[in-house]
Amino acid sequence: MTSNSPAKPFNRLLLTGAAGGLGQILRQALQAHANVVRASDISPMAPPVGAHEEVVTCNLADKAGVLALAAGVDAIVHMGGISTERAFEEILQANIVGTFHIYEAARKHGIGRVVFASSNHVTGFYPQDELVDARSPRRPDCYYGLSKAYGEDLATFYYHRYGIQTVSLRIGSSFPAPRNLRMLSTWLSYADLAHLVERALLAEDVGHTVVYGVSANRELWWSNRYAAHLGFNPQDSSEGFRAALEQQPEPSACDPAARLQGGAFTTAGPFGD
Ligand code: NAI
Ligand code: 15L
Repeated sequence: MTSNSPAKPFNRLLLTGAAGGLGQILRQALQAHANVVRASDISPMAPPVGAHEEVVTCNLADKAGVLALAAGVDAIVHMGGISTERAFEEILQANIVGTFHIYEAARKHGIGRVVFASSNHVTGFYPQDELVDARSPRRPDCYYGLSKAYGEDLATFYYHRYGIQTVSLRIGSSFPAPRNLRMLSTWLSYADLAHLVERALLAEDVGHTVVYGVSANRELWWSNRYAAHLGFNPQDSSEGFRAALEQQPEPSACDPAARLQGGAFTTAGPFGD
């Protein structure tokens, strides 16, 4: 950084899940907002490690480890955890216990802002023809969705009890491109993801705000009417992928993947029987 560079809003940010699909995107994107990005995961980090990065291996289920991990950071972008439906015991450790450890670490270190990777699977049992928003009663569609609902409840509790502000991102489907017909509605481009995380870090007075992470797709199932104060204005759309995806065989009308917002997650598992 030269002496003429504008000051960044944060000195040090913690990014969990940094070795994952979205973590790898955010390792780069967060560089714009912090002098140092502490990139953490239980899995190995893909090289190269940037000059702005500190790599720390940590299991979110390790309370003391997470407390040490969060020392000296100004805000946390919490992307780590199991990202699909699994046996409850696996979800319990990584997502439920792990997210509790993140909030306890934030409390003990006086960290005032968390960006939490929630999921559309908190409301996955709504039909695809119903418009859902942050105040719609939740309908988690699996243990994974339940763990994200619990993470959102942690965020509400830690805001009212300790003043820690959170933006919970109910991410749709964030991949380089939508993979199936359902994702024409749920897709979040990587550029829109980076913009969303930026707004979630920088918007003021967010309390606990819930926002759906979705691009400006033609057929949306989610309204962000209660998150307008974030200033999230997605620029991309799945429309350019429509023609190719419409060549895929349509799921049968009685298949939940064709009817319910959560798609295949609504019938995944049970695992571990
Ligand atoms: P991912 O599975 O690629 O990355 C998650 C990372 O968390 C992995 O690198 C994994 O090693 C790490 N992790 C798992 N258990 C851990 C533990 N016990 N301790 C420390 N690290 C652990 O998932 P992706 O796609 O990058 O998603 C990131 C976050 O966003 C996840 O929390 C996921 O639930 C959420 N999300 C992602 C969506 C998407 O479309 N990519 C949609 C909705 C939510
Ligand atoms: C999620 O929550 C998952 O993490 C991701 O892998 C996708 O499958 C996404 O939801 C989705 O609903 O498409």
